[in-house]
Amino acid sequence: MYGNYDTATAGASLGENAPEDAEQRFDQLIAAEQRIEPRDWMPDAYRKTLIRQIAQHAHSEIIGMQPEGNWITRAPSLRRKAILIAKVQDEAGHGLYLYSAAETLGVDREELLDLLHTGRQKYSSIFNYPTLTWADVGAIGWLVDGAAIMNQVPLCRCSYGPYARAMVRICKEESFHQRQGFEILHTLSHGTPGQKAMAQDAVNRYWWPSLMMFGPPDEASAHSAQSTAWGIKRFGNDELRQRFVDMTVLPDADLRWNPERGHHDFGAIDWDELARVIRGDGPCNAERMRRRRQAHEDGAWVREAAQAYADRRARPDLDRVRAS
Ligand code: FAQ
Repeated sequence: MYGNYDTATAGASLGENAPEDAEQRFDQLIAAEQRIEPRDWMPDAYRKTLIRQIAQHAHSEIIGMQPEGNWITRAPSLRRKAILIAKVQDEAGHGLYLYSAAETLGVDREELLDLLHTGRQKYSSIFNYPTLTWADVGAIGWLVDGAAIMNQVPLCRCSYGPYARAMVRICKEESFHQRQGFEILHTLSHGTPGQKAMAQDAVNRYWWPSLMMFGPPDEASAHSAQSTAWGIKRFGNDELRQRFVDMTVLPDADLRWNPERGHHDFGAIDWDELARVIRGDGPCNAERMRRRRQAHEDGAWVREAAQAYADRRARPDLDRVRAS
């Protein structure tokens, strides 16, 4: 639907404003660091970029439920199981806020899910890696949620109001997630030699893919310049990645403090691997997509029941007819 979105109609929502006035007002709002709201006129490309990014983000949240959901039945204690269920449920909630934010741009959720299921929209590369041990749940919480927080806190100041507001709540919840991941790894790393080795192995496997979450290097980032000019992105991919490295400082053989840059230098990232995973050739892409499509089909009866209920609520007269 967004491809055909009628920008003339969107402009008309400003009432008597001619399109040039509307564009000027948009530019002024961006320059003044104020928020763009759904009824405001906005350039078609701004709308499309937001739909793309918010939808990819929403898809990542719901696909991200799979690698961790994989461990719900095998969590090592009832307490760990309860915490993990709550976390996975939070991710579904994040998906919901984000799909709702995307809908304010004139696209509906059904259409976005269809774009995901047919491979025309992406989700984060990180969720195409397997969760082989319980320690992976800790590594996801600490590293993946940690990287997500680094990337997403600036999005709370994004120029588009509904996205920025959704991100405030998401970031608060992500902080709990990161803490539970840290706590799992902390416990394992104070356990038996086998538990320590398991924690180290999980961190080793998730470290590089976590750095890839920030996206390609700036010079290869197609959208960064325009998204930054529009106040959607506040920092480049490399700057956020560097901040994450500086904060986490994991044993990478090439990691060195560089006093001139005031940052840690770190080892080379395998950009071919990121490109492969984004293209669909990661270790778990096919499985993630298969399970997502299956879950969607399995949920058809819920959507139908919800629709029937909503239709009935909209026609209270039908109940009266039947009762009489
Ligand atoms: N994976 O020009 P750029 C989470 C694509 S949520 C896949 O730099 P942009 C919470 C990019 O889409 C994790 N694709 O793009 C959680 C573009 O392709 P396109 C998700 C990637 O948008 C934890 C192309 O490459 N977070 O973890 C990736 O300016 C645990 C060129 O790239 C968000 O979505 C990648 N890693 O910057 C949940 C945050 N990187 O669209 C469950 C919001 C790049 O032209 C469990 N998004 N691409 O076909 C963003 O901040 C940005 O969209 C970036 C990419 C930084 C991800």
